[in-house]
Amino acid sequence: MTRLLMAAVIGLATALPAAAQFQKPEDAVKYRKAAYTVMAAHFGRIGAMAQGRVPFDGAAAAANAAIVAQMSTLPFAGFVEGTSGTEKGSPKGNVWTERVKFDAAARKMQDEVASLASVARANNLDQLKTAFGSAAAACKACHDDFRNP
Ligand code: ASC
Repeated sequence: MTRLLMAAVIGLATALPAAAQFQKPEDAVKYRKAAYTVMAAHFGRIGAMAQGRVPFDGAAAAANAAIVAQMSTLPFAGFVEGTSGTEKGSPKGNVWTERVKFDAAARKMQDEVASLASVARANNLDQLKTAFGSAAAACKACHDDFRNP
């Protein structure tokens, strides 16, 4: 597929109402978990640099942050009605009863990881650390309010 066609297909898919993208609720759950799994893997690689566990590599940080920013747009289509749970890590019912607040928390995270991607291109470890901290705080805020511990 050309890049343009691919962009059009992705644009169409993400514009569809959430439930219409999935045959079954379990498919939506699988999808959102997969998106978060990929996001967390790449976010974690930036965290390892920000926390000094691996040497700083500006190009790798920028590449990982770009993936995180792209992935951050995906999981929310998977939050279809009837897919809350009580087990660890699953979304609490207030995702749906407090949807405006949930959407705002999601947008905050997306804004922070977009900033992280932009900052990461500057190839500056101190700036990366600050932006990583803000993005992690946005992830955590949503987890604290909407995810089963
Ligand atoms: C991560 C990761 C998250 C966030 C969150 C921040 O590395 O996988 O979900 O940071 O733990 O508190």
